Amino acid sequence: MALLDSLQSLSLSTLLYSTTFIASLALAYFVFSSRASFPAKAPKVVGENLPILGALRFWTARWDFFREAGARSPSGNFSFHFGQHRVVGFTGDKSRAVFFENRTLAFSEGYAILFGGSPKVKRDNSIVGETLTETSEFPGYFANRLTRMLKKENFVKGLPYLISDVRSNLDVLAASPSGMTDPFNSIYNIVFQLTMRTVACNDIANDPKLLARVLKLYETIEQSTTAATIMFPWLPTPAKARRTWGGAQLYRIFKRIIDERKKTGAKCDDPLQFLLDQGDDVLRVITFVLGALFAGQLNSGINAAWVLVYLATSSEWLSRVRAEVEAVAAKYSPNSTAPLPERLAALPIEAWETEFPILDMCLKDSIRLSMVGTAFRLNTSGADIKVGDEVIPPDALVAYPTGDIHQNPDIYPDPTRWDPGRYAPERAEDKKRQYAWMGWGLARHPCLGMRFAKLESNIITTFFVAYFDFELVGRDGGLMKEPPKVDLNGFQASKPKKNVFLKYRLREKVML
Ligand code: HEM
Ligand SMILES: *[C@@H]1O[C@H](CO)[C@@H](O)[C@H](O)[C@H]1NC(C)=O
Ligand SMILES: *[C@@H]1O[C@H](CO)[C@@H](O)[C@H](O)[C@H]1NC(C)=O
Ligand SMILES: *[C@@H]1O[C@H](CO)[C@@H](O)[C@H](O)[C@H]1NC(C)=O
Ligand SMILES: CC(=O)N[C@H]1CO[C@H](CO)[C@@H](O)[C@@H]1O
Repeated sequence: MALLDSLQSLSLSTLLYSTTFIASLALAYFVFSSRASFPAKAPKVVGENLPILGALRFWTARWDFFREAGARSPSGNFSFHFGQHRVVGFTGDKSRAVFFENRTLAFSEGYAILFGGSPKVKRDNSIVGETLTETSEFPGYFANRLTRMLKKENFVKGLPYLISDVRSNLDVLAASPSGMTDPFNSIYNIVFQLTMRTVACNDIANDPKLLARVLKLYETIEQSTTAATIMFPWLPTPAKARRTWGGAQLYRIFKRIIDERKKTGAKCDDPLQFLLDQGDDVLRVITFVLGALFAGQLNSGINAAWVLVYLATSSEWLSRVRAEVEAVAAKYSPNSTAPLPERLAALPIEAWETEFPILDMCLKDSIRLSMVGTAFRLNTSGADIKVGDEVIPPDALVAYPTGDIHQNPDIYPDPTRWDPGRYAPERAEDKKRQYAWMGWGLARHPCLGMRFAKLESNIITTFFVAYFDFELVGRDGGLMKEPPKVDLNGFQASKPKKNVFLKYRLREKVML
């Protein structure tokens, strides 16, 4: 799972077999041979903790590793190294509460170490390095600006633009009466445009070519985190070079837009302008924008696609969603001879935010399934953190696997199945235990983008359902009755391993 920061797997074997890597490791072993060991009171160190490298399954099979190590430990907690880092793994209800509630476990610092994260911007225009994101006041600044951007009045103002972005993208699909589209491409791209408009800038959101280029750079950076870059952050690797290059390109693109605005005095009514008008310096503005794109895109883009994939394979939930959409249209836009998309375009923000409980349930179970991997924190207490009899050593990372709750069959029977009915009041599976669902964060770190993420997801799903009838097919066009399964050993929300497609027909009722 990745938030302000994201990461993607790169085959460990590629890395390990590279001779330069092994040579650097050997050198590193002599230079830095003192990786800190665990104090006696720390949770028991796992058996598979190798010298220098640590527990490799943290990278290659994370959920299997956590599940097995957690089950083997009497407390449910255990310790291991990953490269130079000390990590304490948590499982179980008590540990989860500590993880989300304890003030001494820091959020941003945890992610900054274990994920490559959004690119780091340096004063001298280069990227990467110990910079703004590592200073202790940046998270507060970031949260302040993001919260102000995502205020209701901005949603009211932005809604017509979000709707018009969604419709113009769907109109491209609707240009032919039927077709096939990979939602992890087409729907994901729509989310990127909406995210760009809501937390960054219109110049890019309005320019399809530039938008596509920025998305490519975003993906270059997202995919540049490797086992080696995390284990040994000081190692110069090709992945690190790609990341630096991608970050520098993004920096240049935003810098040019800012300089242009400053030069011509042109003002644009967008988030970038809001930051500039606050008097924030260029370094902060760009660091904010890149951080917000990284926080906002991945989960929203991947889940908006998954929801349609799940609906394509469930006639029951698709018809419930259709009924909900038609009921809301009837309530707020009663002219039933007007095409459904026109009527949806007239919905006020309140309707989008409160009138789609069925859609909320659909998104909720999609998030439960897609949010794999671990959440992270870092001890910043400067002293041992006591959890029962055991201690988390200072400077150790703490990792909590989402599967510990989201894949727990005692909480969610048949846990790999998408079933929005889990959240119906009479079942309320997510209320069975404290903190049994962590899809929007918990306790001290609620997701700051939740309202926006729900809004964009609702708009996309609703219009897609209004425009098209659709089913799920493979690349060859063959019908798929079941959705693909999520890779539970993944680190973050991802596309399915094999491409799937929505085969759609424009609904006659709404023929444009
Ligand atoms: C479906 C979409 C999304 C999901 C499932 C999601 C989920 C989460 C979760 C689980 C956390 C807490 C992580 C933890 O405790 O370790 C979180 C935090 C956060 N999210 Fe989201 N998120 C989504 C969309 C967004 C969007 C669109 C934005 C911004 C535009 C955003 C901004 C943030 C920020 C800034 C935090 C950190 C809060 C803090 O520092 O305490 N998220 N999100
Ligand atoms: C209802 O919508 C139809 C089609 O857009 C339009 O021709 C008609 O004038 C509308 N009726 C009212 C009462 O607005
Ligand atoms: C967090 O852990 C510290 C150290 O063990 C403890 O003193 C403190 O009471 C805990 N705080 C909370 C809110 O749980
Ligand atoms: C491990 O988990 C148990 C709950 O079963 C808790 O009481 C204990 O204090 C935890 N220890 C650590 C270090 O997390
Ligand atoms: C990031 C951070 O503040 N970590 C602390 C954890 O504990 C060590 C040892 O006491 C401190 O030096 C670190 O500052």
